Amino acid sequence: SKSRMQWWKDAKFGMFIHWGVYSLLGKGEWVMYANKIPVKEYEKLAEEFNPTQFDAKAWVHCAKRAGMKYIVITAKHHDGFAMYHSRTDPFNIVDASPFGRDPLKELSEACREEGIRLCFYYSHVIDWHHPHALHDTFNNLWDYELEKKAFFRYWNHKAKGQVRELLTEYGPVGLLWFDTSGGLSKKESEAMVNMIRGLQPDCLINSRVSHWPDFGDYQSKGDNEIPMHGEETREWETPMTLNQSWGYSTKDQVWKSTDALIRKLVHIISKGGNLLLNVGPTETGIIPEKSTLRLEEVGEWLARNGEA
Ligand code: FUL
Repeated sequence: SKSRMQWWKDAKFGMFIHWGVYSLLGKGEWVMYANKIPVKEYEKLAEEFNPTQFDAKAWVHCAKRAGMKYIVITAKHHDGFAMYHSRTDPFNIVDASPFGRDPLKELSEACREEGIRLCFYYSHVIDWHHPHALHDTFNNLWDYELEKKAFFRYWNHKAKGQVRELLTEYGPVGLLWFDTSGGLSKKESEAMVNMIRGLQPDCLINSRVSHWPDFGDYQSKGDNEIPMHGEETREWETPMTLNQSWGYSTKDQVWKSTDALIRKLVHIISKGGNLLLNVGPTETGIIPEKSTLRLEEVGEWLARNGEA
């Protein structure tokens, strides 16, 4: 409904955060799939994931200084690793890594203190760690056989279980950002939406919860895509990278200039959309300086020229 959407309409500008075990390798969040890393090997990487420099307040301050009003962080990306203490699946940052802290808990507290809405990205269909996850294209077929998959065993237990955890253990969630739903039936999509509505009626849902049309509260445009004037009939949001990667990349140095970022922000807002601008923190828990610098400069410009 309109009123549920109001904070998000007013927010206009949010921070996307892609952060996980993959950050260790510095080759983006698709590295497990690209390099066909076996689950057993990926689990060993998780045992090395120890982002001791992580400071939730610093990240929230960085978003705030940039003029961002909400944060969407990868609670679980396609690699299946939960960045919070999941009781549903032990492959998570508290049980499978030495870190011993729950970054989403810490972020939820820092966000509450600073008046920023915390939101979660959740890869509900692609999961390369779970033997029964099934997508129409991107499956882990180097560890598992397609014929032996029973999707409902993944879906009912891990996907629904973890979404339930995210909506019951971290306070009010601004929105759930789903992704790559290829192969999900309309019924399953509806069941997910209904479960969310039942748990947190005010939590917004992006359209990528389903590949069927008109799902969710607003349209997630394609990655880095800005619609033509009048092309988009629903409320919309552009997810955008600062360089050309989502997860931390050591090679990618193709950065958008501050000037280009300000123009894109103004362009998007003038067309009535939201900008969800991404950072890819390192394995130590730091947002790279090339990113924080740009965000600071965007924030300075907004403070001088923005509405509030
Ligand atoms: C895509 C994903 O496959 C990418 O890894 C990234 O999360 C981007 C925002 O959405 O569909």
